[in-house]
Amino acid sequence: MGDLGWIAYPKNGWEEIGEVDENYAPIHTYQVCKVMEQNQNNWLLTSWISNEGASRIFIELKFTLRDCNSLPGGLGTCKETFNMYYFESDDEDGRNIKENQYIKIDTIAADESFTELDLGDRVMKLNTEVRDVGPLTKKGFYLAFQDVGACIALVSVRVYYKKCPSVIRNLARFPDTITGADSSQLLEVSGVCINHSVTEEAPKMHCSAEGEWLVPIGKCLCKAGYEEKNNTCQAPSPVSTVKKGKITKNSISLSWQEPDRPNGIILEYEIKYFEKDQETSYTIIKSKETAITADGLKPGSAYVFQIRARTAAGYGGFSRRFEFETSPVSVAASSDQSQIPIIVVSVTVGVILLAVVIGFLLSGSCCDHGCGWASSLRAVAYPSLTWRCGYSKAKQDPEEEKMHFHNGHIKLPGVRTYVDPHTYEDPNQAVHEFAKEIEASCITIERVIGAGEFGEVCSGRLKLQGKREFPVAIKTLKVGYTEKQRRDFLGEASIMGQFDHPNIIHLEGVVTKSKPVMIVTEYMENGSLDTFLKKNDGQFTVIQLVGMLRGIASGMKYLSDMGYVHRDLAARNILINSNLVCKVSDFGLSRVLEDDPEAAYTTRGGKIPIRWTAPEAIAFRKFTSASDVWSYGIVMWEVMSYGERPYWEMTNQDVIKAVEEGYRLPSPMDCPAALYQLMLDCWQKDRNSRPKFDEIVSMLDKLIRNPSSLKTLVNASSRVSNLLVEHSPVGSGAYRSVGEWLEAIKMGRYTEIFMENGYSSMDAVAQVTLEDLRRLGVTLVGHQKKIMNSLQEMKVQLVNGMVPL
Ligand code: ACK
Repeated sequence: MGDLGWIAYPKNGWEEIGEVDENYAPIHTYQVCKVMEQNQNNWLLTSWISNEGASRIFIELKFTLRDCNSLPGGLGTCKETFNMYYFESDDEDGRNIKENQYIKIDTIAADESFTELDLGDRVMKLNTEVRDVGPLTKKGFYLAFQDVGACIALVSVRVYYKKCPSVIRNLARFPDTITGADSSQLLEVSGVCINHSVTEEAPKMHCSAEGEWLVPIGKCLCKAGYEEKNNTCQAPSPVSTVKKGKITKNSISLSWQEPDRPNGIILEYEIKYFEKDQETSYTIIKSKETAITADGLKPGSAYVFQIRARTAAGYGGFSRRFEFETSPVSVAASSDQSQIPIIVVSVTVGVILLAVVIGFLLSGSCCDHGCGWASSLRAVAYPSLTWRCGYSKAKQDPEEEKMHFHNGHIKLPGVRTYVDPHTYEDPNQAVHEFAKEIEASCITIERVIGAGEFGEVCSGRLKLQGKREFPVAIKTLKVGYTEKQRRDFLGEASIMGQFDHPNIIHLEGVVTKSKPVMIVTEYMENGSLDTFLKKNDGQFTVIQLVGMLRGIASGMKYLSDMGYVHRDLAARNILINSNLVCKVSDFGLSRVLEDDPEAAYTTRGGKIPIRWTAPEAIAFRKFTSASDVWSYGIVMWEVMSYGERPYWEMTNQDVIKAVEEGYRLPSPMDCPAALYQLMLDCWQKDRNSRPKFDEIVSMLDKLIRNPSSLKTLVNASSRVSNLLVEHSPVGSGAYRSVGEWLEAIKMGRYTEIFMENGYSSMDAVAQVTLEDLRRLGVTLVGHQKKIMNSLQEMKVQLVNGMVPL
């Protein structure tokens, strides 16, 4: 309502007029209506507007415009548009610049113009138009509105920029970020780990021109002693009470209580001990129990112990120091000094063996009742029904990890690899090795969301001690199962429980001690990817789709690094959550053989999802990470075609034959050429020539960082949706020589350089990369594009003999 300080000239052009809107509320407008007069040129200049650091600004105009048809007398001169301009300047000194120095933003027309009749009815017919301007290079700008003979009331001018608002994602804080200057630009923004967290993989996100955060990469983890809760890290308390148990000459047994505030599920304890005053030489034992025996100690010596707990978020702080002393050597033993080492060794071995045997026997009997501190508390709590939710490890871990340190020298355990649960004689042992046991009472089942091979899949909630209740998916094992079915069902948990990656479905735990037997995983709001994409056909930006693919590739890289071959990678086996994060799921032991409705029997008796499987895996069951890469290529195709069925209604036999003969799926519609090329690379016949998952992740990261690289789509004329593409070396007779090809694309000037550098045949040319081009001296980006695009087109030439160019 105040004086805006806008300037109108000529003075009798635009006028500042107080009005009322349709609700009779006072409004402030600028109006001009010189529709009967010739040659109007009325300017209205705003005051200086700071762009506050934004390089693209948006201007939303609300205005009414009179319909020229309702002005018979003015038809000849009346206009129904006006023009909007801007002028950049670092300060208010630019006020007196000339009209012709303003840069035109656009001509603004009304979607709805009004007549006198409308006015009488007080129907305002307010038009809203938005324009954007950028890149801006100075600190601010003026706007100007030029009327050339229309009847306009400018009711509101809103100037704004867009930003991706500050957010915490994956424990990293991303600042308020003003969007880039280009309307398709994605700004890569680095996150800063929140308090008490450290970088696991440099956290990054991309701020889109629309002000949305896209494609989170990397993450922070809470520091040792802190646990993730509601996007923050708060410290769990250290172990406070440690009690000594049996003490011998060479060993000290200890037990302790879970920390008062575990802030999560305790995965294990780390016990550090050293001989008093010998701190530089210490031993670390890791135990899943709340009791250990430290053996191999010196008789009659004082030892210092400290214990800390580990949750999914990392280690808590060490307890205070507890000091205990081994028993002194007996006089009888000390009388024969030479025997001491032998006695010590044999006693030690005896104690270890005994401990192992007792531990083993105890584990069998205590499994049924639960064991350890947690379960004894449960037993006490049960009668009053104050059931304590948590998990109990079913048995004493026979292989407590023990590491020795001297002067800071640490012997690190080996690189973690996947352990095939089949290698366990007792499959139950594998389950309890890798999956936490959850009390059924901690789970609330809410509804059935699907059917699995072994029983229903439900959604529900899980309430664990010290944690907020959170949504989960629950797979149940139907009643009347056979022992083999139970084994196979829980096999998936034994596999899933070994993985810890943001793109792998996370196992919360299993229920095996009551019925129904259940597998509890994180809940993925959008369900399986294929169904989700079909439901949302055409709804995502290319960057969002590439973000999904990047996530899947990252999960697969993790699996292949661990030595796990999935064998059934397909969009139906990917789950997607509400943030569009994709996670690899379905890790059944025999599910490829039995569970997947897509799997079909091959002539060799195996059951294989033919359309997703590499030829060598179909032909001679050679399943490797390279065959997973082939399947990944098919998943890329599914994603880019919004859940289309690979090879449509072709029969499995026809698919096998076509692929064997070198045909490949054609590009999905509107697919960026770079992505289709990556698919073709994944479908190389020679499995060693396929990219590795880490290369795929890097490639997708590059595309995400440089979205303009996704703008080149596969040429519409070179894709025919019901034909397969011949995946043969470039050329295939289309051009007789490199010279002929280069001439045809008007790049003949490079023929000599190509020939001199060994690119003398079309097959050799097929291998040329952008790097090679630069090396050959093709430095002009336009020429590089022309050559690379031509190669790309030749690679996707069609079976029906269509020859590109
Ligand atoms: O496409 P959907 O809704 O997603 O239907 C299937 C169904 O259960 C049978 O597998 C859904 N489903 C499986 N695991 C999960 C999970 N962790 N979160 C959400 N839905 C899931 C899947």
